[in-house]
Amino acid sequence: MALKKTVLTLVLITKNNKILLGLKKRGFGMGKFNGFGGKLEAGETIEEAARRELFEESSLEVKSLEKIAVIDFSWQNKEQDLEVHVFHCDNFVGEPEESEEMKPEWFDIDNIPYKKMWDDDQYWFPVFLEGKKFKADFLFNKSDKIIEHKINVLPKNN
Ligand code: 95L
Repeated sequence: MALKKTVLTLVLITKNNKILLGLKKRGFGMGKFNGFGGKLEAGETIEEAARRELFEESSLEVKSLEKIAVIDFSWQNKEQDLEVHVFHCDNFVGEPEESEEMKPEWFDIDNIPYKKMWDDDQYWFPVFLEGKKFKADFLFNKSDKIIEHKINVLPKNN
């Protein structure tokens, strides 16, 4: 049987050398600091879903989102495959507020809490923080540890 592919959004908010992450309070990835995002609803574009999920989880509204990456995640033991569309934003409006899903917290760019984040973040956050765009793939085992990964940085004029 073919893999089931789920499209997800992920928004990374930065301001003044800080990055906003949310402590996930329930569901998949509970206890980890994540970006803001989730699944698409019927009729939504990927960018519309990214804005909606960001607002629902943090109360922030954005002027514009910059596409920075598409990351495919798969698991050795699962029929599940995630295609995560990652956006960056540094032009938001409002103050982050805690939601039922997320407790937002600012971190210094040079003090990112990788030990409390998904394992893949330590590989691709540095690429993102250098301002590069990329396409990446990660394969996890059933304990969510990385078995294989590749990151392809895209040419600048893309
Ligand atoms: N900031 N990074 C995330 O929010 C993140 C990173 N990696 C993931 C890998 C699998 C997954 F299902 C979710 C994430 C994720 N939210």
